[in-house]
Amino acid sequence: MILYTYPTGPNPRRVHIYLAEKGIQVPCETVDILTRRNREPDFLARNPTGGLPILELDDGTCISESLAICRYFEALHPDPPLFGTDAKSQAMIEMWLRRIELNVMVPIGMVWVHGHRLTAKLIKQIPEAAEQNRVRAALGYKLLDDQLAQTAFIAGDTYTAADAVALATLDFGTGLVGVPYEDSLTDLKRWHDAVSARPSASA
Ligand SMILES: N[C@@H](CCC(=O)N[C@@H](CS)C(=O)NCC(=O)O)C(=O)O
Repeated sequence: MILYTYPTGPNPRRVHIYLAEKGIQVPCETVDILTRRNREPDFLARNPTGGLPILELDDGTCISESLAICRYFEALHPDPPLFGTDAKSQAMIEMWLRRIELNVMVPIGMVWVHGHRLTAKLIKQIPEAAEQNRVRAALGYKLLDDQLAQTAFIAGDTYTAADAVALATLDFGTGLVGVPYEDSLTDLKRWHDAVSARPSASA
């Protein structure tokens, strides 16, 4: 198998953090999204939506979508469990994965495409869309902070895939995209510092 990746991209990074937490090593090949290598015909044949990461299995099956790739490895290597162990924990982790995607990653992605100079050539940018989504991202950060006032990690007392996804998302949002969170979100900051200190954060 081979993992086609662009390790600093927020979606591939989810998988790298997840794999490091699981202790799984996978052969990787970096594909340059800046030159749009991932949009050439051989890559579109692997993933028609064009994004990375893509996991290509030995039988030629290609799995795209970062979380589908993580779930593939979770089924093969259940320990340590990062997607829950019973109905309740699995549902809570899924709930938080969806909340992170819809309330944090989507608005950050909108600020990225509509408000960043590096994406200016890709689409006709709408500055108002960027500004509106800065507000949505701030609400998403607050949602996480409120949760983290009650729990050590995003979905409860233990580290899960929701933490891996949230870390990749927050680092992208607060870093390259330039959407910081308020200093008043002290529980988010405490969590952010803690998960950033884990070896998986630099995977
Ligand atoms: N929902 C997909 C998103 C994939 C995606 O958008 N990947 C970005 C890298 S973070 C990418 O490849 N961008 C370049 C492009 O789409 O051409 C996932 O979770 O894997």
